[in-house]
Amino acid sequence: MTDITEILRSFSAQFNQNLQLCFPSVDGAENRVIEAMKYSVMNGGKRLRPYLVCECASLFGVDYQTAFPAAASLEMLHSYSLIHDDLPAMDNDDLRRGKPTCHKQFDEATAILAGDGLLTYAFEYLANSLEIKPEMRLALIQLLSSAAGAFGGMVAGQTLDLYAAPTGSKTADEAIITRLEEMKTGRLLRYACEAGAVLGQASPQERQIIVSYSRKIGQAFQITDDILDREGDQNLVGKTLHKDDSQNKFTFVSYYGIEPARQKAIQLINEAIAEISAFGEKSANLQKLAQYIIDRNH
Ligand code: GRG
Repeated sequence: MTDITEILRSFSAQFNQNLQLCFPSVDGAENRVIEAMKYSVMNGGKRLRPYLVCECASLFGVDYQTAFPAAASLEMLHSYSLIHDDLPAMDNDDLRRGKPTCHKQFDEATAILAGDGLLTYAFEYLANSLEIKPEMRLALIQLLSSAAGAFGGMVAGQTLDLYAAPTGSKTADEAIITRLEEMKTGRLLRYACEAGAVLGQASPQERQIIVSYSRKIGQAFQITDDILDREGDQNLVGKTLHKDDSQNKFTFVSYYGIEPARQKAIQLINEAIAEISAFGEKSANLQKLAQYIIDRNH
């Protein structure tokens, strides 16, 4: 049985090689923005989202080459969100994936443009991917734009992250934290899994299992992120820690406390593993990945 960290390492090696080729240099001063895009997208992420796309697609026998455009475009969009999240006007961070953030390595204007470039290129790349049938491409573009956008997607989640405050009512606060997480982190992870279901032409029942799995791992992922912010090793996590407390962020951990949050994450992952097991042996890696989400140290 291969360890999931080894599986992810080998997936990332192949994925990074292919992703690099999506960013040819161009003549002229505008190459600066392409260098900044490449710097951010190629600087060593875990590649969880592309892996989820490919692994969910493989449940239905869809090969890596066919799933790659959906995986690559999602990672481009994810990288845009990290560049913009790190900007002084947002989270104001100097460190990402253990390296200087895009605006530190280049400058703020270039980082804004690199984020814009990655967001736009994600859709251009996906729209031009002839390996995927046109009706599937359209379905993926619809799902991805909705997952990333301001109407219940990541942009809405980031807005809550910046502006939501505790209300004093336990029920209302719990609802705000859950919505915030579902939109900010959950929607892209859900898209990763759903994209696999779209490519695999999953039945409504199969898709429903995949969506439920994705929502549970998404919530557990965010709780783990909050726990790592509190008690992780900065050298491993690769970004500035203890920011949630210093910025009074509204998180599962600040709300429930660290141990109850950890227990909640474990419960979610156990449920996700039980659900995805409906796909039998083919889901072995997705089961391992779910466990990795709460066991990871970065
Ligand atoms: C700027 C519109 C906009 C959105 C930003 C992604 C995001 C929303 C904020 C990043 C801050 C954060 C901690 C988000 C929640 C968890 C998350 C998305 C972490 C980063 O994802 P990983 O751990 O990163 O998969 P790597 O570097 O491995 O790709």
